[in-house]
Amino acid sequence: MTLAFLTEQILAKKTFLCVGLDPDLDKLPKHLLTESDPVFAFNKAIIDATAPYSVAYKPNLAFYEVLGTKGWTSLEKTIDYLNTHYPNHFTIADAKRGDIGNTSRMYAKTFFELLNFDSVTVAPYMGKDSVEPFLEFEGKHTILLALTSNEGASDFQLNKKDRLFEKVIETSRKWKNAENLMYVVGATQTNHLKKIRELIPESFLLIPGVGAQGGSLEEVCRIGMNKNIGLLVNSSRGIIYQSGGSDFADKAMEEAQKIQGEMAKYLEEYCH
Ligand code: NUP
Repeated sequence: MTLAFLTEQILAKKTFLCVGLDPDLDKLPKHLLTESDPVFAFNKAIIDATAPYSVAYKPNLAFYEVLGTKGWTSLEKTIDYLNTHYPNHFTIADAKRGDIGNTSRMYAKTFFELLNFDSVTVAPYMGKDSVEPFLEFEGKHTILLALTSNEGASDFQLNKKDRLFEKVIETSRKWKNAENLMYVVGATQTNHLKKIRELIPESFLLIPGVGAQGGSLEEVCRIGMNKNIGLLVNSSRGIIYQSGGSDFADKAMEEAQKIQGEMAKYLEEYCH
């Protein structure tokens, strides 16, 4: 998917919500556990309920890999379902991969060719040759970890002496196909968002950390929005686990709709 198309979708639907598909068997509604594939049944219901209010879906690989081959099957069914029924939604494999070039190429083929995701999250710390195999795929997007939402982000990324997140951004934006590069910035890191926007005014940012992690959507929008919106804001637990009962999809829909309403307001207020 092109960024122009993604922006069109955002403007048409007045939302830049990304719904995180992080299914945890311990939290799934009990009645789904008798299904042959509870994870897919859950994802399908969440997707159908939230699609009008979102523009992107982000399964995090950890929640599938932990289930072994069954989890992989659920992931394949989920991305196939999205690509078949919701081709206008942007898809993100939250996998945080990256290795020597020869190995990164295999990761890139897995997510872009085999599974046909639009994008994948990549850890940049092995440098240019570990990221370039992802950037070679035309029409696909690489989302580099810049400044993550967790507390431990301060251990390396925010180190006072040589701010690693700034170095990651400054260096990577010069790489080939940088127009297909996005960055992960935590919603809990709005203190640094102004600086990030100075470094990469045009880039799309994937912002996790609203909802369960407590980041402020308003602050993210006020500081982070650019003239092309430039934001995908993810919420996983805050949407998918609104209810553990048979009304889980309805409750997820209500929450997604509520967030969409706020996003519509912030688009009016901050995007010009
Ligand atoms: O910095 C990051 N923070 C973060 O939470 C980078 C991420 N990829 N994530 C992921 O976003 C996290 O692993 C999870 O899949 C999702 C946030 O989930 P939630 O806190 O909205 O439930």
